[in-house]
Amino acid sequence: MSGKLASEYSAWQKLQQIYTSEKDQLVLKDLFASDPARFSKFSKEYVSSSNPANTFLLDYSKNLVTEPILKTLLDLVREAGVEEYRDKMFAGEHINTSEDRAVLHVALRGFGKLNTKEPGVDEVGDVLKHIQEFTDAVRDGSWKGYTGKTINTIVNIGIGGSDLGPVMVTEALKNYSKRDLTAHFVSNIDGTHLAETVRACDPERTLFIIASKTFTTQETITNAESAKEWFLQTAKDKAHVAKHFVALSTNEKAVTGFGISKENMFPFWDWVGGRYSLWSAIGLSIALVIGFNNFQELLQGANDMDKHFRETPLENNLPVLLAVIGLWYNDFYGAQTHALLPYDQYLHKFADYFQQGDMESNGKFVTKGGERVNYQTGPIIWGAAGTNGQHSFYQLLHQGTKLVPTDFLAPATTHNPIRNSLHHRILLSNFFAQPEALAFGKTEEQVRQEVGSKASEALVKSKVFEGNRPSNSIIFPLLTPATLGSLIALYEHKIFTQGVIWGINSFDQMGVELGKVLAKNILAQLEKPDDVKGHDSSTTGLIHYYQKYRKE
Ligand code: G6Q
Repeated sequence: MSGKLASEYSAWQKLQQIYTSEKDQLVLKDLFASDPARFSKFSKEYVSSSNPANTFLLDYSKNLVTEPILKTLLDLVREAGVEEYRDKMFAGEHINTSEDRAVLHVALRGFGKLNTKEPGVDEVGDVLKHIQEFTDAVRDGSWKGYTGKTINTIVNIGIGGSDLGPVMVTEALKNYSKRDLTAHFVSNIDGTHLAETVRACDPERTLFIIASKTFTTQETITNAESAKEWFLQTAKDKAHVAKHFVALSTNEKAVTGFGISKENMFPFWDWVGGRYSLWSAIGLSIALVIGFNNFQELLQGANDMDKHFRETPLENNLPVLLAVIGLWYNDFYGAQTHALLPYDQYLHKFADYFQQGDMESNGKFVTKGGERVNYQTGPIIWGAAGTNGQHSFYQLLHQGTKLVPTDFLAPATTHNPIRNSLHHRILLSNFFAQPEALAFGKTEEQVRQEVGSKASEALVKSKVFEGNRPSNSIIFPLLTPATLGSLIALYEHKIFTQGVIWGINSFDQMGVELGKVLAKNILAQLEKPDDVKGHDSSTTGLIHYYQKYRKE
């Protein structure tokens, strides 16, 4: 990151020229026809350094790129100083400049090997040990509730970064879960979320995990207080809270003020960003669900991807390749969105997770130097598990007027090989077919052959698929904790790389902070119509309508 706007880099300007002069020739059908080696040139196998079973193939051949374009994109990476910036992150420099913080989620999975003096990094191992002891005790039944019964339900109360990671990972690794330990996640301030959750819980056997970095987030603290109230309706004595409430936080004072003792607090540090915190104590619910060894494998998988990101030349560096390909569409083709499409039911929260991971990190219009950018930054991230999406929004992907670059992900082997893996073969045939159809489409000629000479012109036109819609495909042997760790870190570093090129701070979230303040002001005015002051007529009118019709 050089303090320049990305558009000032010479590689950026060269890419603009290439786009203008070559875009009409960038036709996947022709690119494949003219180069039989295209797949081998534009695909790479990742093999994790510590575990050869943790491997995946990234096929990026179905993208609107050539070798010279990729080379220029990598020149842009060099010119923007991504490698230097990456090294600064791993060294613990305060690259989150607006908050004057280091960005060291990588230290949480670094197993003490990271060379940085940032306070707290040397405590990571102790917290992991505490997580291990606690999760073992809950899982083996030695941790007892206030009536001497074992815990059979955990409820994580947190929001945003203190919710989405644990939700996504516990769903993704459900196959590794302790089936007699039920996990719930309450995030929304809407009382319905908590009320519907505790309906299924037995206070004598439920453990609440209050997950909040700041321990001041209105939603989480309100939900936590209400959960405590619900618990005490049965347990009566406040002393019993110690057996049923633990906290994951950086704010010891607020945690003890809530009534959770220091021994039941799992700390982390200000250099762990909320959306990068599943690797920290925030991952306690993950460790409880899948067991500590599997949690460590998840961390190891991420650590191996960190090593790949740090040590692999740019040409073979997978997060960097994903980043520049995404940037090519975002900034030169004008693509507004990017879809994540896992063909794996276990990954059904993957897109939701990276919606925050990417959009909160790179949804910014001002550079770190305070200049307004004159190009697009982070894309809108969305998606759903295949094949469900095929029966809803894929229509637009295939025949809409918008370019939507996509990533397809799938495991070669399923954890649920029912009917001799028939389901999985059908699933995977869709995983192979969709990127192919997006890339190569269906010509008018093919349609005419299909529908015959009697078909109307309108029908023929409606069945044409232009193709040339780009995608990446990622295929891995099996969804394991290690593979999931590597895949998450792959996307984290993709986001990092793009943020550095765009010159923005990927690690603050001023837009989120704003929401936290605004609602508090209005809450104080909800009592009576006369209190509603200082708003536009629309907001005032809406609040007045609510005051007229509410029944409390
Ligand atoms: C993430 C964001 C945000 C945060 C939540 C919860 O990067 O900062 O999503 O995680 O607002 O914050 P607390 O953990 O402090 O409750």
